[in-house]
Amino acid sequence: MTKETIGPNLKQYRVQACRICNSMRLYQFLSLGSMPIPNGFLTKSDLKKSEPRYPLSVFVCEDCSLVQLTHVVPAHIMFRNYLYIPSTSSTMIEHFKSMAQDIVQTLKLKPQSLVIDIGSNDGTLLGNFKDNEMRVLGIDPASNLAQVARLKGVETIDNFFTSDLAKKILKEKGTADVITGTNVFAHIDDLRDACKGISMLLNKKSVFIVEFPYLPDLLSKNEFDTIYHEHLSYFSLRPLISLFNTYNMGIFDVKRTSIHGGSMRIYVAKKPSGYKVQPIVQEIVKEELLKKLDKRIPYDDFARRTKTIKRDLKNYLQTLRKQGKRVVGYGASAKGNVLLNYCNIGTEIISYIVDSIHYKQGRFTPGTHIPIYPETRLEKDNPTHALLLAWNFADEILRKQAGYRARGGQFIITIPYLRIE
Ligand code: JHZ
Repeated sequence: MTKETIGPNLKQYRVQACRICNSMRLYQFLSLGSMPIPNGFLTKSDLKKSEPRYPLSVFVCEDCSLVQLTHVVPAHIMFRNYLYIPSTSSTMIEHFKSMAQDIVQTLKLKPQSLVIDIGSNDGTLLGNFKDNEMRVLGIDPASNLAQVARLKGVETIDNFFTSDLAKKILKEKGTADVITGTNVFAHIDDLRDACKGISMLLNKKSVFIVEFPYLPDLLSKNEFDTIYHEHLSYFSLRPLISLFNTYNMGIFDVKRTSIHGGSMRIYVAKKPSGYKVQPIVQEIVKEELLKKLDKRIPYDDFARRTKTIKRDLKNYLQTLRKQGKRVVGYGASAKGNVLLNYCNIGTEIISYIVDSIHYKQGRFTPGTHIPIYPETRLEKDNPTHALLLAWNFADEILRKQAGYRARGGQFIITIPYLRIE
């Protein structure tokens, strides 16, 4: 990878070779333009300062099929102070609870088993293991969230996960029974070093469980707004099999979940392992080849559909504006910021956004500078339309806002296709 400077102290990398197989056969299929980092919410005083923008384009490796961003923004810019927490959503709390229960039962964990979570955020997932009297250790570079996790009694190291850190943990705590990583593997630039570290912390029986948004879902459901600077890689199963293989680890089981627009949970163990490889692993590999993920076609089709959604949404919002309707946003998500910046939608169309995360309230969206308020504002204000920027929580949000809808308020949902509910 080569480094290029974009701002005075801000360095980004332009990727020259695939992060898994090192191939230089990289086919770029979509550019969403240049935009600020998607969780870079601004305070009022930040509005006066200039905002760095970074290119947002994706390519597919024509050798191993890993989809990845063309540019890498340094991780410390994105993750040291992080405003995203999953624990304000009942869907996420339930998801983590059932994930923990599933892990405890299938792996027959006992009190005192050691569970390490990479990208532990505010400790929500680990809290479930702690409730079962297990030893837990969170690792997350966001010092603000590590602090919140510690207050809940979840021991947390506020740093990036690397093989050096793994060495230190191994010395202090020994190997882990389980290592989890939800929505974090895609954030890691040096996947090879991460695999080295994970392998160090696993013993013959322990399991690494990773959950990530699944590429075929992203493609088939037009989830283009989940492409952003934090997500360096977009995984299907095949490239991951070859990555883990290099580090003498293997995927022995796979589960599909509906979270975040369609995710995959994989179970990885060191080889030789006592875990039998489930037939589903090969079935999914076959399915991915049938979907032609190793060819250019599905990526080109996806890029075309992305442009259509942009055009249709802009036209629809312009029509509403001409009719004098009042439109706000719902859920100041990272993906929402991608949509707003890519479609060039600002305060002339969306007067404000409501969001349940109190760290975001009182701030402004990156690039588009739309103010963020608590959800209660919707009730008081009754705008005619709310653009759902957190479509992955459509069920939860529409349920919560039954009153608003009963009063005539309408939700505009863009993914997988433009519709009104
Ligand atoms: P949500 C994050 O992306 C960032 P984002 C990260 N990089 C990642 O990988 C993905 O998650 C998976 C609000 N909300 O979870 C809360 C309400 O206001 O889709 C959030 O700000 N009311 C780690 O940011 C936003 O919507 C509600 O009732 O795209 C949702 O953000 C609910 C349920 C949510 O992730």
